[in-house]
Amino acid sequence: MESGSDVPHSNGYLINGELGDFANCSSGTTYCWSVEYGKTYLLRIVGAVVDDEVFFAIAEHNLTIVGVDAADIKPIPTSYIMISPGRTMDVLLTTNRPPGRYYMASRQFLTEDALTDNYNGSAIIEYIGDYNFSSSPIFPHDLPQSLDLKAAMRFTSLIRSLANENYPISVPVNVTKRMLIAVAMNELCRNRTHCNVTAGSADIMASSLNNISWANPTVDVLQAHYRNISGYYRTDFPDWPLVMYNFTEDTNERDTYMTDQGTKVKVLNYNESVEVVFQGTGVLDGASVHPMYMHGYSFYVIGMGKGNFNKETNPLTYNLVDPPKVNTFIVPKHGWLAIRFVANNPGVWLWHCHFERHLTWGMDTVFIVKNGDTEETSLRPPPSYMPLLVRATKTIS
Ligand SMILES: [Cu+2]
Repeated sequence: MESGSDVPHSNGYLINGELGDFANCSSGTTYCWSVEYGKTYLLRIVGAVVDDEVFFAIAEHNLTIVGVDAADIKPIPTSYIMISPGRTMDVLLTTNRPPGRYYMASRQFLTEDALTDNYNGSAIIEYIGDYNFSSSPIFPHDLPQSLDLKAAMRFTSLIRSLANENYPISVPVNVTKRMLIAVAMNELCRNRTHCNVTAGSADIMASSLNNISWANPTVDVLQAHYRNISGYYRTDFPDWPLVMYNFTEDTNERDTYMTDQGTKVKVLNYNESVEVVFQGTGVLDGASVHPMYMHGYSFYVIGMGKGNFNKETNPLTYNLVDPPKVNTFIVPKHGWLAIRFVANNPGVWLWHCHFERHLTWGMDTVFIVKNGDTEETSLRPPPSYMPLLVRATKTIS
């Protein structure tokens, strides 16, 4: 992957560590969960698939989503969910169906049909009691197909903060820092002095934020920041795309598909109110959804839509009443996503697309949030015994 190749495709999807009954290499150890009739169970579901989002459903049973990324939401009754890597959901399940055995199943959701792998992960819920289970478990027929973008977006758009008296929200209203981040697939020159490649003759497959493909430094940004060591990162991550273009068009223009590589971070003052609009792109025909994930913060998702973001009209549609508070959210394919947060957690925070292949190819950067005025609002210094770790450099050739 360091040289820009793709990751191996999966041979199956696991539920609690087991492949289930439908994978070729299943060892016949399908996870089975015993339930009592007439109870309501709380399921904590974690999106632990590193390179895909997945749909999930339980046959014949409705699910009620009550929490996302550890924040309460307005309950969502649904027959399926779509969960991104890094996301968590709290889901209520009421066992009120005829006692029997039912499959819970997961299926890859993706927007690039070339990568479809058609494996269903599965586990079984089994009602406790003296029942005669003569037939195979029932499969959840409401589980959407892998390429069902509408089903994914329909579910995603239902997520809203609880936002009531007991669970108020605090979405920033007066924004002090705005950024527009184009999220793109790219090519990167293997040798920076010979960049005369044409589309498709890729030197290295890469991805970027604002045409900067993240390069891991030999000293971590966190350590360099803590110790005030210069030379390992730069602070000029751009607030806007370096090149403006029709983002949502599938394009093979060289200016847009070639990216720079660098360790460029964004520095924020303590307590700044930040709005970031992520703009999906069709560069190199690589349009896809991207689950953007931020470390150190939850953020409010105040808007999303199709097409190129319009800074005059789209903000008029922002939801400042009950926007979901999350740490992961998908940038729609050929669309945009607007988020807000208050930079009140000083430190060095990686944020990135949570698809492993995109992350590794460079779709990430770092926020450094400065200290506040008090000890309570400042980073503690590193312990005196902490060694300086220097990573060996690797040259791609
Ligand atoms: Cu991505």
